[in-house]
Amino acid sequence: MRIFLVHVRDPQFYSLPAETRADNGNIRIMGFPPIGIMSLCSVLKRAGHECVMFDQANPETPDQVIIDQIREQRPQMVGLSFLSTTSYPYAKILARQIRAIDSRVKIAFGGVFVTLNAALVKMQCPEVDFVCRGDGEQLILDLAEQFEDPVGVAGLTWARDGKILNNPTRPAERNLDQWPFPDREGLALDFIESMPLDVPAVLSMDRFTTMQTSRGCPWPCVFCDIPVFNQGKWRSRSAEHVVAEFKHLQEHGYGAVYFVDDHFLLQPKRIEAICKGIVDNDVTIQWGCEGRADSVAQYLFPAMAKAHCRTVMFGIESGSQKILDRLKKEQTLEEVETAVANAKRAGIEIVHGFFTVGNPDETVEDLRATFDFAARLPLDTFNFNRLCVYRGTPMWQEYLKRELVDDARDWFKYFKCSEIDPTCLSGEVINRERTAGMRRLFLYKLRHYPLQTFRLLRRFGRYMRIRDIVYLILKPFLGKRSGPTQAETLSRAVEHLEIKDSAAALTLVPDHMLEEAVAASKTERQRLQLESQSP
Ligand code: B12
Ligand code: SF4
Repeated sequence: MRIFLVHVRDPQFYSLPAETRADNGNIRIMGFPPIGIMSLCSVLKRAGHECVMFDQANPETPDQVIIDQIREQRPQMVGLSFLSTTSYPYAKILARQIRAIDSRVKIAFGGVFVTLNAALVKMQCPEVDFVCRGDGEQLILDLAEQFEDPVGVAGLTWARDGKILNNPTRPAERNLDQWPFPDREGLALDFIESMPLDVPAVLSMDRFTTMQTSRGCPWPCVFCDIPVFNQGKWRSRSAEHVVAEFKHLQEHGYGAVYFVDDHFLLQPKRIEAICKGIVDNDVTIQWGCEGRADSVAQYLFPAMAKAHCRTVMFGIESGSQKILDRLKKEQTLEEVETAVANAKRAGIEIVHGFFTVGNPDETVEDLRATFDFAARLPLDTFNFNRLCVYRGTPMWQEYLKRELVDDARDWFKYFKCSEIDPTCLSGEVINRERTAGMRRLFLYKLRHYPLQTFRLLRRFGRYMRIRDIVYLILKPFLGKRSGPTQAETLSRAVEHLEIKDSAAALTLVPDHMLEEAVAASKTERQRLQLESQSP
């Protein structure tokens, strides 16, 4: 069977570096490769299917090329994969375009957002035949066999005689070693390693990719939908399988790998075996991972550093214990201090802290405590994002009960908590405090950790233009822009007070208006990129 897989991108989250070609002729993209479709592609090919992938980040395969290819090659099924709420409008418009030129092709949606909103997505997008919930590997194989009558395909939401059917949920697969490595060579793209943030901080120009060594996380943080997506389970690949993939990647010339695991630091024995395997096999790839600060595996930080782990990222969230408890983070400030200090002491080059601001019940004092805490920790990099609420999280449930969101009206949106929750500080206060806090933090870092700051800037300086580094540093001080552009509104689908409901309206407007908005978004992205590339 011939299947097309498309990774639907939100243009805010990748960019083309000025130098766009790698030595092998591939176009270079700064961002994360689409490991979801790459995983499905290798599974399908091994089973004898023909599979063609498209990544919307590729400037040579815009939507029109994908459409033309569908018209020409007539695949039996097209799978659209996207990560989150913010890409939904783009996926929806592409699905409509595909349906417009081919009435028979089966269209499938998959990924975290659709998993958590399957029936609603199916109802809102009649042109989509199948909404695929949860892990996709076995599901897509089963679907390829039974797509004419998918009644037996677990994890599928579809419609028969106008009635939405939710096939039984597929139990989370435990044996992840059975799947082949993702098909990374099936796209003519090379990726460049940047910080996984929406800032253009280039970490190395090595051939970069992502890897998934485990799935899920069993903690109860109220803002996170990973436990629901993974049925509350954590599952992992064996150390041998992970090391074999590292060797494979080294043979293919990769120099940097980031783990997209939700919590890599969960099982010490496995981490130890992975590190030993890397060293024993002379793998020299630099890698990075994310994990909880309360992990018992942190005695292995020295072994990880020896095995070329260069980056560890912690979800710290707040410098106020009250807020950590409110978010059900189940971690203490002391645990964070210990973990960051241990990682630095072990020689991990970049230790990153993810923080959230604009949390429920947060006061100005709590916010200040967060920036002071971040300053005191020997972190190399940090970011402070406004807390958002997504459907599928415990926080969304709480907001439903408090009547701050309405499932029927809001399910496909996400909100900055501060826009809808009266227990949060106002956006104005948060932005003011964030700017002041960042200023204090930078000055503190320069005074107390000058060497560390210099080393990091030197690393950026190796691969980034001075102008971009200056922008990166000054960004927090540049002040607030006048408001979201239409492109941002579409991309982020966030409700701002002054444009209440326009995000919702944008996803419901007729096709031609949606197309215009997408075109405007792309033009704006290109303009920003050209501006940043001009000397
Ligand atoms: C890496 C990552 C990123 C990277 C981008 C990665 C990329 N490829 O472009 C960056 C940093 C850019 C990013 C940005 C954002 N992210 Co993010 N991200 C992740 C993370 C950690 C891993 C994703 C991943 O690679 N998974 C591994 C692959 C193998 O899994 P997968 O893509 O889900 O695919 C599997 C299945 O879903 C299924 N499947 C997928 N597609 C299809 C299609 C078909 C047809 C079928 C059958 C099956 C199928 O099969 C695959 C194999 O089993 C996830 C957390 C997570 N565990 O998913 C969050 C996550 C997806 N991100 C999230 C969010 C909120 C965002 C942002 C909005 C953050 C922000 N506020 O700015 C942005 C928006 C990005 C966008 N819209 O493009 C949320 C989504 C919540 C939601 N309900 O919408 C998640 C779940 C994190 C969280 N805990 O909240 N992200
Ligand atoms: S520890 Fe991280 S991945 Fe796990 S539930 Fe909390 S935020 Fe989500």
